[in-house]
Amino acid sequence: MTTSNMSMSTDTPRAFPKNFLWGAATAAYQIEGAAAGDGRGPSVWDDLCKQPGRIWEGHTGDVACDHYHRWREDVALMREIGLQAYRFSISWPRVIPGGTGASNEKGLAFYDRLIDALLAAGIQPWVTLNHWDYPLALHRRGGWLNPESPHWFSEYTELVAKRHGDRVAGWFTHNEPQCFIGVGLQEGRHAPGLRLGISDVLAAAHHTLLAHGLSVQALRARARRDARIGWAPIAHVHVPATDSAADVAAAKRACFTIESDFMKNNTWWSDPVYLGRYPDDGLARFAPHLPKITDADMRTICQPLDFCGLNIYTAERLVRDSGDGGGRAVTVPEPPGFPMTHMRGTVHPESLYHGARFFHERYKLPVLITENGISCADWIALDGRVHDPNRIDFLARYLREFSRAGRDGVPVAGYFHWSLLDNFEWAQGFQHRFGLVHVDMQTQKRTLKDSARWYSEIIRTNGGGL
Ligand code: GCO
Repeated sequence: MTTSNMSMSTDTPRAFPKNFLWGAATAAYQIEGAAAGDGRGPSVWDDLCKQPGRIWEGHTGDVACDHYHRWREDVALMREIGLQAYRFSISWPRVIPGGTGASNEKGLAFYDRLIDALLAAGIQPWVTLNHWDYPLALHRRGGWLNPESPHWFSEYTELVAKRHGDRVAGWFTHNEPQCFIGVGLQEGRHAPGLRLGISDVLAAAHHTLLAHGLSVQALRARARRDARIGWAPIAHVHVPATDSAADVAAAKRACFTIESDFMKNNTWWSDPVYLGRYPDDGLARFAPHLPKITDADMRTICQPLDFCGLNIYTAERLVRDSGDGGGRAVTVPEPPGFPMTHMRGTVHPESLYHGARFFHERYKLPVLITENGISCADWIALDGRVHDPNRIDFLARYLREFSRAGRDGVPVAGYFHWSLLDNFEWAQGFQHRFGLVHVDMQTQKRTLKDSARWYSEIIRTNGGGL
């Protein structure tokens, strides 16, 4: 790499704290398949996949990686890699087909078996409750627009916390609310595919945050006392074009300033959760469209959490200080030919450094990278192996930056690689491969990629090999 932003500190060991947690992540709809199997109810993604033109090449999650039937083999692969933790999501409509009311014993039993197998393999189970496969039956009752929706989510949380809470080591309430609300209800590209006005979007967002708060309360009441609880939002990290104090300050300010693109906001989501209040600039900007917000709501939303979860893949913008004393962030265009992934994301390892620092300085919690990874054009080579040097180089650079944040005083708690398996990439179908493990979508054959063997050594040496 020749670009300045890809230069790395090469002077000090890059180990992580001794209790640092190494994992990998997946999501139910992206890997399980068995979409109608054993009593599972339909989700909004099952419904969207049936709508012509919505998903690339008409792909669906009907079979995906068939993890619902191959989970033993997949746990064995996790053990071979040496994962210490596995972040997976529970499919809400698999355990409560109608979203509320009667539960599905076969669905609950599946997750029991998976959790027990993980524990037997010495792998901590970490559960995401909402990774977008929202019950279609509840969507048809208004979904997140319905003022009852926080209570539906709390009921679901109660059920799984009672059933699995004695063994689950960590919980994430929502994955990326900016996506399932912003892209699903405002832009319409993701399920349920609506294009609502800002007033409805803000009301749905408020209910989502209330649902988070009620869910945390239910987890605190039912889960293991030592379970760690949080959530996994996107972190839209603006990174400084130079390490000058002015540019860094401008980038940090941009991270926590309400953007015109609702989906790209950090503070509208995380300030209520961690600080118990919506950001003033957002309240001013959205004033004409706000739902009713009470002090009691904000107390419910703001529950004590154990970590600041961050999904980070790239930088939102490369910025410099405006230089006029106003401290504004001015976008610095990336030069032609700047490194990009197969998914056309720019490669900005420093986003893990600045993201970890900026979010820790604002929310004062240990930082857990809940997703980071890269889509590569992987295939089985003539020698029968999957060579993915770009993924190895990408991970080495990003992990070095996260380690640097730790050395600069940020309590770095762990890292979940996205993803364990190549899987269904939402509206982009199966055109992207994010896995440490290659999956042949026709034969379901799993093949450890070179990056899996590399990651295994990184885990064994706790980052010493970086
Ligand atoms: C997301 C989701 C994942 C994606 C991954 C790659 O962040 O969009 O959590 O389900 O598959 O990030 O885009």
